[in-house]
Amino acid sequence: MSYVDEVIEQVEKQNPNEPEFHQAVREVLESIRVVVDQNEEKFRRDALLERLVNPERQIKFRVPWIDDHGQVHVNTGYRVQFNSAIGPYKGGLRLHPSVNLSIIKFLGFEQIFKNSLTGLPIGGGKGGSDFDPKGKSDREVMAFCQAFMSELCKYIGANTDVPAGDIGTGAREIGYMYGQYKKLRGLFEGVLTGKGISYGGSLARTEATGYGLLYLTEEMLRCHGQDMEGKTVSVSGAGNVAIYAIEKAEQMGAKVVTCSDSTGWVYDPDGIDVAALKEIKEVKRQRLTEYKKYRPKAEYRVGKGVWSVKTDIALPCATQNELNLEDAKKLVANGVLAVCEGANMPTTEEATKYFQDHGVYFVPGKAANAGGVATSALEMSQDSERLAWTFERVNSELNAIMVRLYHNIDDAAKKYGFEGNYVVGANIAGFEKVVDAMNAQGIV
Ligand code: NDP
Ligand code: 2IT
Repeated sequence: MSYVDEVIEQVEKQNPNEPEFHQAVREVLESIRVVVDQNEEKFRRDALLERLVNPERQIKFRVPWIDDHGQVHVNTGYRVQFNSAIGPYKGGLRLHPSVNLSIIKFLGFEQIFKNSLTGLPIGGGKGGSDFDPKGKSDREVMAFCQAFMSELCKYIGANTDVPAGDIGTGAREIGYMYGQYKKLRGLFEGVLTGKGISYGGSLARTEATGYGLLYLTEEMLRCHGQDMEGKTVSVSGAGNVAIYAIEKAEQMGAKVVTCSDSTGWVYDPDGIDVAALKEIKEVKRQRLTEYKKYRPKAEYRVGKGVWSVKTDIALPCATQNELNLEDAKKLVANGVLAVCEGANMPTTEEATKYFQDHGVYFVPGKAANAGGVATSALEMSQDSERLAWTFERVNSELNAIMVRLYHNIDDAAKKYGFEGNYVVGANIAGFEKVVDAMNAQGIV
């Protein structure tokens, strides 16, 4: 049996009931098979793949907090410190009732390669909790965040592990966590990114993931003789990534006609009104049902449906496995040109293959959404030098990083004979840098 197959089998056996983690490992190891085969003897002797798929450390802890009625709740907190070969662990904190170890491990594993692709010195990690911020008062969210950080603060630091936002963790949550870290550790340092501008955050971090997704998409289209101008776009999600993807796509002259949340989706034939979306989601924290009040001609439908709309470009920006084979068939039948993942692993394995087999330009999340973490690394730089860069400077560095990243994955795919396969390109390019660093540092 090949080394790759052996390790995939081992991962499935040693980590039962972790389907998302298995899925992420399968995708990466299948993609790098060609590189591993060329170095099989050395990699096997060094147990390189075993070291890659086993987190350096995983922390699981109790998070007790008190609600507004005096009731105590206990949630579970996680931080998986996956790989520090190229820099301090870096990756977001997800707060969502679906969070479990499988999800945090899949996200942490993806983060290793994504962070490597940014070209910046950041290792891979991820964390979070099964706490649901929806419907909680500000005080309850603060109580949770303080309890969560009371434990997490023992394991993180500006030079060891730097968490950030993800689903359910935005500026409010990062603020409460930062305050608690500072109180307990007595350190005003860049231990979290996505901070407010008044206390060490970076301009353009809020916009970075969505904007970066569009910078990469535009560059890819340009290399195929196209651009965003005049294209129709479907976006899923209505959170941080979706909002700024919509904003940038519209600035580039495209028309975005959909967005969604976990209860339903909006079809706006005139193009999504981003100002209305921000008001609903960022300010009032309401459901998308409110959108019709701002745009009477738009339609709101309960359930799932974004991928049934005919558009040129699809940008899944909500959550993992939200775009399945059936959705992929509809998108292809409707002539979709490109699918670029704003979310982490939103496309199932079958759907990814279907896109690739039908000539759709498909860019995986670890490349397409890397602008968020790249800008987090720029925030770390600003915190270290105790300076704040202008919006224009951060934004233009982000643009340059995404353009470079696209060419890096495109070149890697070509080098190994997989031209146009950006999944293979991203995994190989991300892997090569990490392996180089792991080899140089010996067996640790
Ligand atoms: P937000 O919490 O801001 O928004 C998430 C959006 O996705 C919401 O509209 C939410 O709807 C929807 N959603 C979440 N879970 C589900 C679900 N199980 N079913 C249906 N809809 C769901 O998160 P972000 O925008 O930050 O994150 C979105 C994706 O992008 C995630 O995959 C994240 O890992 C990834 N990502 C985020 C980065 C960042 O910088 N924030 C960077 C790179 C990737 P509802 O509000 O109803 O739950
Ligand atoms: O998935 C991701 O890359 C993020 N949620 C952002 C991580 C970060 O450290 O900014």
